Amino acid sequence: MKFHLIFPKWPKLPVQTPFTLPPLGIITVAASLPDTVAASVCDENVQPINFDGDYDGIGISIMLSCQAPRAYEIAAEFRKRGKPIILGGLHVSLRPDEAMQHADSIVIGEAEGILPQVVRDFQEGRLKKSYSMAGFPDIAKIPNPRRDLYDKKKHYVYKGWELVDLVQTSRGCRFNCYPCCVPYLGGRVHRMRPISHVVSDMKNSSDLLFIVDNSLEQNVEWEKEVFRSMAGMGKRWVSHPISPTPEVLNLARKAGCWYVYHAIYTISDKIKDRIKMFHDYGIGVEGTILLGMDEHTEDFIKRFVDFLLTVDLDLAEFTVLTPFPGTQVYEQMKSEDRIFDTDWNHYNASTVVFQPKQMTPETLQRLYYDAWDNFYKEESQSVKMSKLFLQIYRDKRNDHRGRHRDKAVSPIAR
Ligand code: B12
Ligand code: SF4
Repeated sequence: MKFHLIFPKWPKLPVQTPFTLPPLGIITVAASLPDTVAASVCDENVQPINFDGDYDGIGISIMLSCQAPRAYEIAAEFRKRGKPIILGGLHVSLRPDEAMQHADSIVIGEAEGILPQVVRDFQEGRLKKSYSMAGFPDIAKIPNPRRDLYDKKKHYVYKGWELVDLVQTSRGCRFNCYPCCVPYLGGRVHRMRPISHVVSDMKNSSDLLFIVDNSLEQNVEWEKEVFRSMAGMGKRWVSHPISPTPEVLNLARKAGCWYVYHAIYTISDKIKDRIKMFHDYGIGVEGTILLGMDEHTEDFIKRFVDFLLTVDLDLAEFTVLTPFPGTQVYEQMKSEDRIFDTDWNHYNASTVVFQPKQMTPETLQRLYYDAWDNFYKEESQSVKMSKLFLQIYRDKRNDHRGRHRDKAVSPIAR
């Protein structure tokens, strides 16, 4: 059986340096398919879809809500050609009834565990309309993703630099942040892969990684164990926040931490100190800044951006508050009747789709673009990104020199 997995194109933030990272969902699904299935993948963000390919079935992954409209168009094209469609991914879990209208079958939640049954039913011609498993698959049985299915050097390169591979060392998140759908999806328990699996997965990927875990910080002992196991692997990596303690930062640095995403909500000296602390350990910081919270006034947003210019961030990513389904924001905005745009195409975190509390939607939209412009006025985004990449090469050169120096003085190494 030939099963083709597609990751639909989505509208990129118009203000962001354009580059595309490789997918993780479809290659993880591909790895979980039984041996009787020959899997292939297509990331439409970097290559065209072959609608007339020789496939028995098509799987489409909808990670972002703003991917959904394109996913449904793709499904319709294949269905015209008589190909059965299976939809999966986060948005499908958030909006199963909607997704079902565009597919022969949908898979709700994590796919491992349930896939063998889906494939069996498919082969026997009795595919159900919907599949979901009770609870979560055994985290120790999550296979290493099939990175052999994409061409990294061809598709995932920025200015000659090969981009990160995505890896996941754990799933779930015990926190419950206001703008996030992860808690709704039921992942309130942090589930950690066995360290040996994490190491094998990382060895199976490039030297540049994005650890996509929701939050490594949620279990400090685990976090330290992961970092210790990575020391000496020669990886450089990016992740969501890590614990800002000297012990963890020291281990993270030795494990090759390159930079971290760090949400910044307010103007405070604590933020300045936090960023300095990361920098002291040689770790960069990309601030993620959400604009349009109820407490935000026009004046505050302007002062906030001015403040961000003083705290020595390596990069900043501004997004507008978006009532994604499954979030507390959605529940609040819906109950207050403040959502005026329900077109998923606009749920890309750069378009205002709700009525802000203290300004008009147009004002928030303008402030959002001004924030990007002002932050990158002195030094463009691509220059800042290039600086981050150069840091890696500088570190590598220093490591290399250090090794040679050690060899020269160490009789054991000679
Ligand atoms: C990595 C990531 C990114 C990467 C994606 C790179 C890439 N090429 O994939 C980048 C950095 C580009 C990104 C960007 C954004 N992201 Co993002 N991202 C994530 C993150 C952290 C991990 C996703 C992932 O790879 N998971 C690991 C894989 C294995 O899991 P999975 O895809 O869910 O797949 C499993 C199942 O869903 C299922 N499955 C998946 N596909 C299929 C297909 C079939 C056929 C089947 C059967 C099953 C199946 O099986 C898989 C294995 O169990 C998630 C948070 C999260 N916890 O998922 C947020 C997340 C998806 N992002 C989110 C958002 C909002 C964004 C942005 C829109 C805004 C922002 N800045 O954060 C931007 C995009 C802006 C733009 N317009 O360009 C939201 C999505 C909300 C929504 N409803 O749209 C999430 C959930 C974060 C959150 N906490 O709310 N993101
Ligand atoms: S935003 Fe991150 S830390 Fe907060 S609940 Fe979502 S995944 Fe967890």
